[in-house]
Amino acid sequence: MSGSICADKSFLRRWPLLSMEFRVGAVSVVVAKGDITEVEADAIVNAANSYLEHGGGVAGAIVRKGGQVIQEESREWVRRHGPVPVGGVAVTSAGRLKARYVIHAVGPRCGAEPIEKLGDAVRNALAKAEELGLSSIAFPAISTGVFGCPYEAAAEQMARAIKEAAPGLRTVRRVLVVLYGDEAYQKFLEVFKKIF
Ligand code: AR6
Repeated sequence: MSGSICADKSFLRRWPLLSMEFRVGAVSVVVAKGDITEVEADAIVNAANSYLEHGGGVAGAIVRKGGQVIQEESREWVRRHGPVPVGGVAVTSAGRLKARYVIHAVGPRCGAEPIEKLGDAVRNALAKAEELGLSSIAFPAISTGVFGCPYEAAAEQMARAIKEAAPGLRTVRRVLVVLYGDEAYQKFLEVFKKIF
């Protein structure tokens, strides 16, 4: 697997950012620096808690930019199905965002829950995207903010889960991992280069 500087116009349109592409067969995996609320993809993934109460971090940013409809649909989802388990996912619309869906993924709280649950969250988000017939999905660095996981450990979980799932994907062709800030981007890139 080789990495190359990528300027994927359809995916990263109007996005003057740093990115690197890795390929697994027909699937393109792009590690990029930027703001996930600006991404054009069929689905963006939210780093959520089990109650889908989107207060701070990337969740707060998604609701601020996408609109309260995302929070309202999230509450409705929890009313119907109960809390989302750690490693699990739920889906809502994406309001005003440039995405069709938000897939809310619950990562582990590091120190309290096994980091392997982060791999489950990624696998479940990819499976949900396939179930919805989507072709592109963008992930943030789940669990690396409020939930306290180190970038390296989180990146390893995400990279392994994406690499292992990629050959089995039928509709998903583009997976974007969007890092907020230099440190997260550099650390994720290092790990993805090693694993891909
Ligand atoms: N685009 C991309 N990444 C972002 C953005 C953005 N706009 N904003 C922040 N990040 P966090 P968690 C990065 O805390 O650790 C919330 O309160 C951020 O720098 O959002 O899974 C939820 O409601 C960090 O690297 O998610 C939950 O209660 C990463 O996104 C809880 O936090 C994840 O940080 C979930 O905690």
